Amino acid sequence: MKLSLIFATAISSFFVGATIALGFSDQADALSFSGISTGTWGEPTPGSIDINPNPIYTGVGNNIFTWGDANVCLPSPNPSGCTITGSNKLTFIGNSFSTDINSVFKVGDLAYFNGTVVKGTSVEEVPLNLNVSFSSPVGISQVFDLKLHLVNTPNSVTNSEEENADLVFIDENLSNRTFAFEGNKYTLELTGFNPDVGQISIKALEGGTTKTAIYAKIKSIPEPATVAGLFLLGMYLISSKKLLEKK
Ligand SMILES: [Ca+2]
Ligand SMILES: [Ca+2]
Repeated sequence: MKLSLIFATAISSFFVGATIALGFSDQADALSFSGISTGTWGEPTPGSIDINPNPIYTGVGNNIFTWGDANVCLPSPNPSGCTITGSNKLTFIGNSFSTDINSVFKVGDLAYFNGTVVKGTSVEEVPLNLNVSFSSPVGISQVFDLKLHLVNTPNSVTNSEEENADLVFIDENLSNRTFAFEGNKYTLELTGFNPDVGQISIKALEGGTTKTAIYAKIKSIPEPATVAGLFLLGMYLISSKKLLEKK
C-alpha cells in the first residue's frame, strides 16, 4: 500500500517534470532567429619567423584584409615588363538572415583572391570578428571569433597550376559560441563553406579569385529541467524494473 503510494507520487512528479521540460523544448524548437551579420578582420598571426620573416598586411578592423608584398616580377609577354597580380585578399560581406533553430543559414559572403607575392611576406592565420545582431525578441548583439588559416604554397614554374594554388581553411571551433535568451542557452555552430556538406577549405589558383560563403546554425543547449526530467524517467524505469524482477 505504502509502496504503491510512493510510486504514484514518483509517477506524477515525473509527468509534471516531463511536461515542463517538453514545454521548454517546444518553445525553443519553435523559436526563429533573424538579424544582421557583419565582420571585421583582426590582427593576423604571421607564423614561424623562418617562413614569414617580413609579414606585410593591411585591413585590421576593416572587412577587406590583404597580405603579402605584391612587388614581385612575374614573367610578362613584354620582355622588359612585369606582371603584378596584387596582394592576397579576403573580403567578407555580412548579410541579413532569418533562420529556425538547427537550420543552416548564411552568415556572410567571402571572396578570396590569391595574389602572387614575395616569399616570406605572408601571414598564416587571421581572425574574423563576426558580429551578429539578433532582431527582437532576442535583441542581443554578440561578436563570435572565428579563425581562418591561410596556406600560401611556394610557387614553382615546374609545378602545375593546381600545385601552386593556395588555400584558406576555416576553423569551426568558435571560442565564444554560447549566448542566452529568456533563460535558455544557445550556441552558434559554424558549418563551413557549404550549406549541404562539411567543407572547411577553399582553393584559388595563383592570380585567381574564389567566391564562397560562410554558413552556421543555431542549436539549443538542453535545459536543466529537461535533464532533470530524463533523470526522473531513468530512476522511475530502474525502480519499476527492479520491482517487476522481485515479483
Ligand atoms: Ca599566392
Ligand atoms: Ca602558391
